[in-house]
Amino acid sequence: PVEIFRKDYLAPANFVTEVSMDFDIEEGKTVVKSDLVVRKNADSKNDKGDLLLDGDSSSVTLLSARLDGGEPLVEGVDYELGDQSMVIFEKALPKSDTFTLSTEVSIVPEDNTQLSGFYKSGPMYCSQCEAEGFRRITYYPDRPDNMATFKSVKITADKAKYPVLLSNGNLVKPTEDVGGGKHSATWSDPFPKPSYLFAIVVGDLGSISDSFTTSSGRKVHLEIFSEKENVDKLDYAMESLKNSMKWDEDKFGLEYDLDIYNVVAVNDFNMGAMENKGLNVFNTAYVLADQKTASDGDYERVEGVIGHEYFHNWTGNRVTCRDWFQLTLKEGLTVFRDQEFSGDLGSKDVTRIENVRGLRGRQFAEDSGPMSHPIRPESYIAMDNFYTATVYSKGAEVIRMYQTLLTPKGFRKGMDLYFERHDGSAVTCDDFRAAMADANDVNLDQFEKWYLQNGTPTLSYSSSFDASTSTFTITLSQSSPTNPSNEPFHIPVSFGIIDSSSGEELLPTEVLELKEESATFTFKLSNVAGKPVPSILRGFSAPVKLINENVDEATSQLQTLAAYDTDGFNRWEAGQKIFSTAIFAELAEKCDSTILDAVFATFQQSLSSDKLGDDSIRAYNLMLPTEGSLAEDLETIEPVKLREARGTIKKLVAKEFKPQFQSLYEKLTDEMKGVPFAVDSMSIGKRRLRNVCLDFITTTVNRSDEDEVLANAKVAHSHYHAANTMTDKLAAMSILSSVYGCAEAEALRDEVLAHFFEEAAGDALVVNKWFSVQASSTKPDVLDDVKRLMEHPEFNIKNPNRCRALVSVFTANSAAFHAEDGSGYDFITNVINTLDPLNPQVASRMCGSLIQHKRYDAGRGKMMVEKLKLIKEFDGLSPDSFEVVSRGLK
Ligand code: HT7
Ligand code: ZN
Repeated sequence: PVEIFRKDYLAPANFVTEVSMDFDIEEGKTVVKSDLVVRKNADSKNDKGDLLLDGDSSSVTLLSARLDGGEPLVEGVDYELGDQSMVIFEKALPKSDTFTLSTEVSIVPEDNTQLSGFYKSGPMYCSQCEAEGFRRITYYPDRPDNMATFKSVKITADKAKYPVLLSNGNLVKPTEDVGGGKHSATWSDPFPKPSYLFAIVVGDLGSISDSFTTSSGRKVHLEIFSEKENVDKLDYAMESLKNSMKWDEDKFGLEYDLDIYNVVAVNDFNMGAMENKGLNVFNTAYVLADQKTASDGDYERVEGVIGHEYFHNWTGNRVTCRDWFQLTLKEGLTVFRDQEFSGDLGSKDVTRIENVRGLRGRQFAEDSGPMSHPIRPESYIAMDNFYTATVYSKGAEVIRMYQTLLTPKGFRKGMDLYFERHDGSAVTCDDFRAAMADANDVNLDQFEKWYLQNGTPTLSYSSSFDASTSTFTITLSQSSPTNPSNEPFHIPVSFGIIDSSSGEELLPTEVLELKEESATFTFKLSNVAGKPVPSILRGFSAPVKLINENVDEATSQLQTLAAYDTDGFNRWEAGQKIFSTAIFAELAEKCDSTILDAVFATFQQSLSSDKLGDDSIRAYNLMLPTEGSLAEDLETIEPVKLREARGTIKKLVAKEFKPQFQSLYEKLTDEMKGVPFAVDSMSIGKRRLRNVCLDFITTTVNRSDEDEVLANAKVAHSHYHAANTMTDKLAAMSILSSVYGCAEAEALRDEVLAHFFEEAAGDALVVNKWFSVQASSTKPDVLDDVKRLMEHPEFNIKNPNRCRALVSVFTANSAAFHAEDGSGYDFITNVINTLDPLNPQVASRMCGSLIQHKRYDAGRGKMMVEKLKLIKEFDGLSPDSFEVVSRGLK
């Protein structure tokens, strides 16, 4: 496999500027004809003028190639074909500056299990071209800096089987019969685009349609397609789409540009969705939703992903990436935009807490392991491996830092200048940074470090207060423990001060800019009643790990912040830190009454007062940190012990507050009675809070007490059967899925699992939940269940959603996956062996479960390394898996 480096970027010697394509689809064979208008690049620094086309020979068979309508080109004389390329020699090219290359190729979408290029998903054909799928459809300069107008895309297929024929842009020739039971339609996209934004969908689909009138008065036709049985689950996506269009106009002054916006839901899809120009393709999991089948989390994701793909129309499509190293230019920025959208439509604090939980759970881990890379990577083998939490989530944090440094108004000025300068072109992260700097007349040179350096920096602080002069002093220091050679970052630190006794805010939020290794800031305070407590990194203003060097005061400071901080995020954060301190103390067998008292006081406060935020915030305040985020703060992870320690603290809380949890549960149950189903912040908050109560109420304090196990199972069982939402059903079913050791309780568990499966009636997304819940069980024999489920008739390794629902969810079930006997590692190695030849993109992500070996104890680490070595020797291992495994072994 070949490694590609950012430093080697060269503009091509030739650009394709205009494209006409013709797809003739027959069962088992699709013929693709392309006419490419090519323009020689006068500015090219390439010493050779050959026309370089990408093409994956495992997918595309070349039938013919001609230049300017002449005789067929001859292999070996005019061109040569490689595994991944076609090179037309400079000497064979016409002398004129522009010419036309016509090719004819055949492909077999029915055999395409990689789900990259043109493939079949159930009753429909669809495409996925990002990052490098277009080369699996035809020969083409498949690189994002080649922007071309796709003037005409003609699709011909069987009329009865495939009534719907879609591509990007506008329908210029509506469907017409062409004989032989076939029909055809022609699409044209007026906006130049790179090949990765090309799309084609052909199928027997149902749809819903609506319209949106833009701020300048243009009416846009909106249509969302899915398999016919799912059409009644598309309304929420349509609402979300209209909300997204309005939000982008209001917030950024960005209007939609085509007359049509089509979205198609597809069952087999490697990622979440794809922003193809005017024709988004979505994984069904991020578009279908109704009361019966979708949880609140699903609704939230539909809204977020619909927004995300829509926002790409400007950040990604109108202005795209020069090369794939710049991926965060569009992804970080678009994630930031979708986060802001969700925050504006729902609750800012809740959205922020959820986003940071996600970042810490996934990105921090990635950044401390062998796949660690800057948000703008320096090299790759398989680009698909770099659609990572770092590029996306940390990339979004980097964009958020621009906004924090420049203020929302300054950020908007930067965005306006970015579009003014670069609309219609393929640019770099440096261009974005320059627009932000120039629009605000500031120097952002040092800010580039966020693009150049990897690893999560540590931000330490120590503070003191001189009562005689009423001066508060805070010293901030940064370091990069995982990357000691890193130079200082430019870090915006949102900062405020709270009085420990009055609870008043002594200093409202200010943004401190830390550019050096260390800096000291002083503040004159007035009206100080108790001790001034610093509230640092409000709203999580930078993707760093925060350390308080005033160790003795740390817990009491956290208690002040948990009770009084005006920043919702930091109030939550303070509670989380108190809880993790207790869990780590328990892990080290040093848990004492001081820290436990702080844990109890924090719970007491959240349970007794509804003043600290809405129900969702209260729910998050009552949740212990996840095993994943706790693991991030450990030198060596011992997953079984970590689960036990967290479990111990949870049991103590459950025991201490059982009556309060019970009465809050009942109060919420009463409040929710008879209220019609809604997906608004208030209803979501009530469900979230009630399910947190349920979780504590059903926490078994003594596992060997069968009566207790049974009593708790009965509570979950009734919750399940009384539930009228997927959220409540899932909450109860996941509690029950971990029940064991009492035959009667196990019978309740099995009854609910069977009921859920039956009620799903084959609905793919609901069945996925059924698989996931079982794969995340804390039962000691969960791996046996998972293996049994792999043999279930509904399991299909070729479907990425199903595969992730069972296999990836199991690998995230840390204590089980990292079982001491290595059984989890055996299991995943076998799955990778089967999956890699079928779908390398999904397989390589599974390899990721073995690469963090240095973070685990020696026994586990050794077994993981052995498995990586074994996988590396698999016959015909894909470049995708090879890259992850090789990095894991470095
Ligand atoms: N821009 C989209 C990326 C994507 C993708 C990448 C690799 C392989 C398959 C893929 N499907 C979609 C998704 C997004 O960020 O909007
Ligand atoms: Zn995206």
